[in-house]
Amino acid sequence: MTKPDLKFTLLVPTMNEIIGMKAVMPKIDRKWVDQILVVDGGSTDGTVEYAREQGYDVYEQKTKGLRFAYIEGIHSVKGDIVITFSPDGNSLPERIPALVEKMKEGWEMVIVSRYLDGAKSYDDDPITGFGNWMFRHLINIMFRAKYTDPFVMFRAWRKDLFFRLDLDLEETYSFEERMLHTTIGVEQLFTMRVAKCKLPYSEIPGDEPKRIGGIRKLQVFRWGAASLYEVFAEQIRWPKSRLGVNYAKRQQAASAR
Ligand SMILES: Nc1nc2c(ncn2[C@@H]2O[C@H](COP(=O)(O)OP(=O)(O)OP(=O)(O)O)[C@@H](O)[C@H]2O)c(=O)[nH]1
Ligand SMILES: [Mg+2]
Repeated sequence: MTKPDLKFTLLVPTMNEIIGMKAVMPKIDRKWVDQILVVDGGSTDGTVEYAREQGYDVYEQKTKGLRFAYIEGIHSVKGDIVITFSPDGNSLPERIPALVEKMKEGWEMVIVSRYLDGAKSYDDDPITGFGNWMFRHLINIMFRAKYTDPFVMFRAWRKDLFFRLDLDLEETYSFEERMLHTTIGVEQLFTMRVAKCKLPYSEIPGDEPKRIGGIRKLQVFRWGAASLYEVFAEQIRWPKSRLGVNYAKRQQAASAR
């Protein structure tokens, strides 16, 4: 099952993270991955200029919101595997090589868990700590899964999985976003749909240090409410028989053109 020839893209979403970027990005050895892609959501603090100076690939988002960093940025990904990495200090760069090695075993998704084998989040506050604990148990019960960290950004997944799970489609997010007047992330649906489809996933441990500089963009209550809705809605919407169906249709259409 090992896949030694996979190519890896580090996808780094940024929104005014110049302080974190300067502290964290130099710790990443260019040899660890095949591409570093910074996807920027409209920074005005020099993040984009810094990323260009370092020679990273840069994509500037057209639509606001974290999920569009993925939905738009994925078209600039050259690798077979995407590693999503927060440059605000929360993701430990030294875990990247272990994550790459683990993905080469052939998993669809590997999460760098803040709660596995003694790993710890130093960024959780009482509310996010409780939310992560509660959703871990709820998701595991509702999707018969064994996650320790369903929400963390720092993880690796096969690029095609994003499309096979329909995570690029507006209809996937539109109801809860309209109800809650927000734009949500992709992590929670990613985690739930992988478990629902019984795809092979794994986790490795990795601490989450405190955020360095910048401003937190997490909307605890709105995103928490969206996640709670999704845990139940996903029991009936998007049956697992839809895995890859849209993707295959689009592939066929593209090759017919
Ligand atoms: N491209 C893009 N990046 C974003 C957007 N919102 C947040 N980010 C970046 O995504 C990364 C993670 O976001 P955070 O604000 O740290 O969210 P969080 O990690 O859940 O919250 P903290 O606990 O405060 O770190 C950071 O590098 C942000 O700058 C967005 O709309 N577009
Ligand atoms: Mg963060």
